[in-house]
Amino acid sequence: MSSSVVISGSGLWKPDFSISNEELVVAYNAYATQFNQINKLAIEQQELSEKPLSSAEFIEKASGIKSRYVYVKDGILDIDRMRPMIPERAEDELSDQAEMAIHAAKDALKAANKTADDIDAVIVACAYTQRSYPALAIEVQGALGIKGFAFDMLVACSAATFALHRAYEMIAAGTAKAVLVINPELTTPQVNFCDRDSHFIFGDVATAMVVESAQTAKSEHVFEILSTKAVTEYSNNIRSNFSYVSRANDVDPFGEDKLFHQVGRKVFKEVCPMAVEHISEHLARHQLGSENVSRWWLHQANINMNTLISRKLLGRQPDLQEAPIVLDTFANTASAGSIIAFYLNHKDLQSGDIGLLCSFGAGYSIGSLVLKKR
Ligand code: CO8
Repeated sequence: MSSSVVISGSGLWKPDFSISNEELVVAYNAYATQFNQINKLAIEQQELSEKPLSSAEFIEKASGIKSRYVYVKDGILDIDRMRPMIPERAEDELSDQAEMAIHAAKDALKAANKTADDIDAVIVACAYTQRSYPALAIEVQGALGIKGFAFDMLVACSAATFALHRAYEMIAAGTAKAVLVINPELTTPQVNFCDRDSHFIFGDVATAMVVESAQTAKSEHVFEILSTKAVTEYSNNIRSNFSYVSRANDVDPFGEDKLFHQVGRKVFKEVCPMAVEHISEHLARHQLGSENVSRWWLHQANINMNTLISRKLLGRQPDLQEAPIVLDTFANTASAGSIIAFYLNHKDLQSGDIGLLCSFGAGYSIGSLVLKKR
């Protein structure tokens, strides 16, 4: 396999709307108070649990999140609704996620100095796709006028890195000449805004990257992919049971278990050591130690997780330039987090500098790429 496969451009699109912790907590607490009043008797008789109140200070301290971008704000803060109000689009209109994807894709194409004619494969990789078929990637391919082939793939938090791995392999194998990897993370429809433990975690965003051969790359900031590494280990600690089978199961297709839920503490405890081991092994493959890495573009799920992982790897507290955090304004954007960190923090690196891009989360799944600035 040739090693001269590069990332030649990245793109980001963020929605026009955002919600601060304070706004979110005011709405949740009003909802919880109303719920507790309406269900007072059932709560007293222990048929229902009282809804505990949330706090903006807890959220920032426990997660590092201050606000999140949302595709549609209407409905999320309405205590009689508690979910975004996204009008259904007709079959001949561009779908929501395709629209998000196209914004990010155009930004990445521009950064890579490419047009649609230069691309011959499109991967849409994210935590959820809004329908099963036709693939969103094929819709995006059609809308951008790209020839070749396209497909969707779902790997929760690691969808973006795992898709970059596939793009790397396609270029190295010669089955594509330039791949557009896009991550339209529309998470808010799957968030349980009535659940105190998880109502604050996620935001919406779209990211994209162009992967091609070094020989065809003609952009200002080119990063060679030195290698990729992936691992998965089955865990039920982060789960969504949302399913096309619910109709046949005769269950509520929108029940609580059909939305994102997790055992956050366990995830924290189990994923951090996995990520440290994974990254150390990946760097060792290149006879590199943590001291050789100029930039850490880590998954963005929780600031305390990132701090712990970075400290274990570096033996000291990293500064924000070395291991950038985007959680404060973006929150957890599923697989897009490490790509946003890259997008906002790569132009200052010098030729020869090494960077490590890594996702970790649901599955469990961990995906990393060792990158070298050309
Ligand atoms: N306000 C006030 N108090 C709260 C709140 C709140 N909102 N939430 C919890 N508390 C309370 C708890 O009830 C608990 O009280 P007590 O001690 O009395 O029991 C106390 O605060 C401490 O609670 P926790 O132990 O749960 O708090 P933590 O410090 O562990 O923080 C976190 C909770 C932030 C959830 C933390 O555990 C965490 O981030 N863990 C890692 C989670 C993670 O990485 N998850 C992966 C996410 S999945 C992903 O990245 C992609 C999935 C696919 C996309 C899905 C899109 C929808």
